[in-house]
Amino acid sequence: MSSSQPETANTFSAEQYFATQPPPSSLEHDVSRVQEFVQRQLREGRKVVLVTSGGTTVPLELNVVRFLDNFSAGLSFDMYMRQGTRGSTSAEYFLKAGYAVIFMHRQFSLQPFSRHYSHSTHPFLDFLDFDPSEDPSVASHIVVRPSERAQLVEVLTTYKAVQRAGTLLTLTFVTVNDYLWLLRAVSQELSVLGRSCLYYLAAAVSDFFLPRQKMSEHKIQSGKGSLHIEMDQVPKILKPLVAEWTREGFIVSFKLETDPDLLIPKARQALARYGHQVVIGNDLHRRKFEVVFVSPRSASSASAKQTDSIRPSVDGYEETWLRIDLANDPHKEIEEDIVAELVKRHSDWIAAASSPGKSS
Ligand code: PAZ
Repeated sequence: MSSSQPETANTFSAEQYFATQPPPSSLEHDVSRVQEFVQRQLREGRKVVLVTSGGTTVPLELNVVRFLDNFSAGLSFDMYMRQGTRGSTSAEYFLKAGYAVIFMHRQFSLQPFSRHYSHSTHPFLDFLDFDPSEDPSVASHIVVRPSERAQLVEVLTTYKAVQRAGTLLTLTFVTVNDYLWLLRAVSQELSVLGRSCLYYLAAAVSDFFLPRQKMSEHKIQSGKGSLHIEMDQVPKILKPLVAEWTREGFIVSFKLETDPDLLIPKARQALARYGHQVVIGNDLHRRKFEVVFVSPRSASSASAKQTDSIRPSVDGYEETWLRIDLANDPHKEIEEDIVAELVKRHSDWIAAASSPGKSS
């Protein structure tokens, strides 16, 4: 079997995937923006976090008319997840904590700062008014309603400060193919940052895809009864990310489940398989107020990812639950606590790596 053929009929390794699926046309341009951004953060001595956010699509045709997605015709692997609340909110808290942020998100999903004015939950037209001192038929000035001013001033002040400081870079993806190529390229660029880079992988990535070679060129026609599509499994990208592309980064992945009994076993399984630092588990219906951090018991020691031999046994993990009480504090965002916990773990991990007697 040639190395660019799938391992089994429906399973690609990452290497085979990248050898057979084409890169997005914007990749080179995105990479040069990342290089420039990283150089600036290196010069200015900032830690960097890559935040991925929102869901990926899976196109079914080369001239795409149909694709699998959240809110489309009900055929969906990543329902509810295009919004990107977790990622966009967390990005703001990372910026507040002094990190530079690469925000890699699904096109049109929520973004830091503008998320406060989402067209569905808080449409901006609803908080603008004509200047009451003018005749509305010839009005030339627009004012912000008094009830909205304080929040807008706060959001705008931070947004402008972040723009001036150059600490936020935004990249977009749509398909799972865009996402995989971009993630690989960005993480390779970030590897120069060594331990001061954190990876916060909150995007909801499709598990299955249709390889380009199997796609119909034109719109799939109806009229032939039911539609059968055999999809291939998306390669497990965390494996090369941890072992090859990032060298020393602090890697946090997310695990979403609907069966609460699966959350911790699946998180442990991911840690055992890939050897990264933290899996944050969340239940679909409780994710806004409860998450669990699962990590190897030795995660605060800098050696956690350094050798292939570290594959802790099941009882070598620890779980930390974070919960917020939305009934008493409806404006609290759980991402504030998630980010505070990660910032602490990241800096302990960096400190442990540079302290005498470290094991790696
Ligand atoms: O975007 P959102 O805030 O609505 O949802 C966030 C999330 C549930 C997609 C994220 O926290 C997550 O778990 N991402 C990984 C999903 C997965 O298991 O593939």
